[in-house]
Parts: sequence; structure tokens; C-alpha cells
Amino acid sequence: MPQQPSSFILSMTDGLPDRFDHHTTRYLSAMRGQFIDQKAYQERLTKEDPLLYDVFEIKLSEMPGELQHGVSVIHPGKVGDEYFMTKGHFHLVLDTAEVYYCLRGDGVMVMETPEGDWSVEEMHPGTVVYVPPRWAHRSVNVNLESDLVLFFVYPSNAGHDYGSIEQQGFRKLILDRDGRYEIVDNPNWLPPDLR
Ligand code: S6P
Ligand code: ZN
Repeated sequence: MPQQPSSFILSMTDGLPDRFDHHTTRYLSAMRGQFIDQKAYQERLTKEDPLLYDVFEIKLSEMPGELQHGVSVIHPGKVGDEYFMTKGHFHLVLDTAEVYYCLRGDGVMVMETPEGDWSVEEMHPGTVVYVPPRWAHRSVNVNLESDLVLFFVYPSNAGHDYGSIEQQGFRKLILDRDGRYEIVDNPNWLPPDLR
């Protein structure tokens, strides 16, 4: 059934929506294999299982033409030198794009095509990032003191392909070097001819 017109409010203080239908939580334990420092990952997990990010969504039908939208909140922290981040994904319908609007905090959007082209866009409050069709995307919180809060919009029928980027890895890692972020080659990245 097509959606009825609707609205909600994003708080001007914390960026959080005043209503949502879906709340997804991703804990460290759900991120096995995502962080480069496996030892640091294991050590942390034996002590605690922190919440890395929340996703608040307004539930819509997946009919082509509808636009799924909501807010993701990536909490501050690191595993080894690597900042807390989302899993990252391609859209299952590869030819679908996404728009992000940064409401709070400081971060980067790490993007990559199936051919291995890559891009890293900085995000601060007010930044709009366009993720074109075919680009995998991952949000990284590079501010260790604050949540990274992002509003997003994408076609409702896009779907999520987590498997491909999990298998090949993102080409670039975002690491903390003396309090600043650095874009570093991922030594485990599989180039297209080796997949
Ligand atoms: C969906 C959109 C976001 C992410 C969210 C969490 O297309 O990109 O809602 O789902 O930022 O990231 P991930 O990679 O765990 O889905
Ligand atoms: Zn997406």
C-alpha cells in the first residue's frame, strides 16, 4: 500500500527523531571480522560488548518510488586504532543511491565501487554526502568525545548486501594517529581479480 504523507521532528539539540517504528542496535559482538586488529577486538569482547551504533527508521513499504529514511547514531570509541563504524554495505539493487546529512559530531563516509574505486568524505554538522549508485558505504565516527548523528534517505526497494563488502573488505581503513584520523590501505583488501 502506498504511504500516507507524514512528518517527524529531528531534535535540534541531539539530532534524534521524536518518533520511529524501527530501532536497530549493533553491538561489538556483531562486528566480528570487521576491525583490522583482531586481537584488540577479542580482548575487548572478553571484557564487554559495547553498543557501536543505533539506527532509527520510519517503517515504509518497499515499493519502488518510496524513500526510506531515518537516523543512524555511531557512538564514540575505538577497537585498537580503528574508530567505531558501521558494518557497511552495497545496496542489493546496486543502481540505487543514498543521501546523508550530518546533524551532529564528526565523521567520514568511506565509499567504494565493485571495481575498487574509493572515496572518503568528511562529515561535520551540516555536511550532505551523496552516495552514488553502485558505491558501498560505511560511516565512521572520528570524534572520540561525541556521537556521530546522520540523517539518511534511500530508495525503499534498495535492500542491503553486507556479504560482498565483508568478503572483500573496504580498501581503506580509518585509523587514529595521535588524535587525528588517517586513511590507510587495508592489507586484507581483496582486489577485483582475486575475488
Ligand atoms: C541504509 C543506510 C543506513 C545504514 C546504517 C547502518 O541503506 O545506509 O541506514 O543501514 O547507517 O549501517 P549498516 O552498514 O550496518 O547497515
Ligand atoms: Zn545504504
